[in-house]
Amino acid sequence: MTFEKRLEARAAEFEAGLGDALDAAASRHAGLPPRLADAMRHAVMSGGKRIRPFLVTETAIALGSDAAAAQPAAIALELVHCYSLVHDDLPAMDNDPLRRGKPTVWKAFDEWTAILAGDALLTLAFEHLGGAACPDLDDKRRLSLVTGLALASGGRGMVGGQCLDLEADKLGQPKVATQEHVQRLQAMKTGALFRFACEAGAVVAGAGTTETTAMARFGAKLGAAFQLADDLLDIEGDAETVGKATAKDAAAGKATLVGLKGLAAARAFLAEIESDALNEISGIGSRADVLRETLRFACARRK
Ligand code: GRG
Repeated sequence: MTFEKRLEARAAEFEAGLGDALDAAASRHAGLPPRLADAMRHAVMSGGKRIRPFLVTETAIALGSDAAAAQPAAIALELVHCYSLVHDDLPAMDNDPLRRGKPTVWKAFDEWTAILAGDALLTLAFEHLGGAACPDLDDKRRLSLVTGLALASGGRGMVGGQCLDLEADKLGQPKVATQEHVQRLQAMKTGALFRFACEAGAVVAGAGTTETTAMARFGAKLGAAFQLADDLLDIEGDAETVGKATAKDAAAGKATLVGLKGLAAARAFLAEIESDALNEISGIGSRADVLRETLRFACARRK
């Protein structure tokens, strides 16, 4: 099976799991307001590459586990990612009308509904991870996943990175961004969830410290590559293919590695990150080939 077909097939599995999680939430809480349920569904069931849950599952498989055991963490992580997109698109943040080629939640509904839908998706992620039926996931590993997802998503992870990004955008701080600052911001905003994805796969598989650390470092580097490819797409891509507005970073005065280094040097840096990421998992052998292909996909992506 080609990599693209594998990604598509897994995306269909995740979509079924995400649909079930939303259905279960609606039926468990008999009073889940229909408007909130509709907005959550709009946010989640709207396409998307599903690359983060893919990494959870494929890392778990590479280390000897299986897709069923990885499913609760994979679904929880995608719910967090979907919430982050809903909030990121709000007028107070990135003010985006288009996401995954469709109207964003605040455009399709309104701002207050989008804020609440994001909040409800974030909390549903932890409800799901804590409670999803999975005989292969013992309490110790479940607790480690809950803590890891909270750390990756919160103020020292994605939310903190978003704060640094918006500070630059809205307050003009720091006045002159360094490469170090931009890399730290991106490691938090985008890298933390990718790092968690691979670490979570290792936790699900019950891997030892060496392999878990190697996977986490690989995930962080893949996240850095994914973000840099995203910055390149913002300059080189067109909105129709990418599925969201492009050429936004420069217009917003955002500091990106492409802006700091220039296009050619940024492309060379992307190749360097790719090679560093491959080194992190050189000890894992051919079992990790799907992860290597995922890295290639992230670096070469067109949307
Ligand atoms: C609002 C707390 C909070 C955080 C937002 C993820 C994020 C942080 C912002 C998204 C803005 C952005 C363009 C980030 C760069 C890369 C990225 C995360 C792109 C979107 O992820 P994909 O490409 O999206 O995996 P799909 O639609 O495929 O799921």
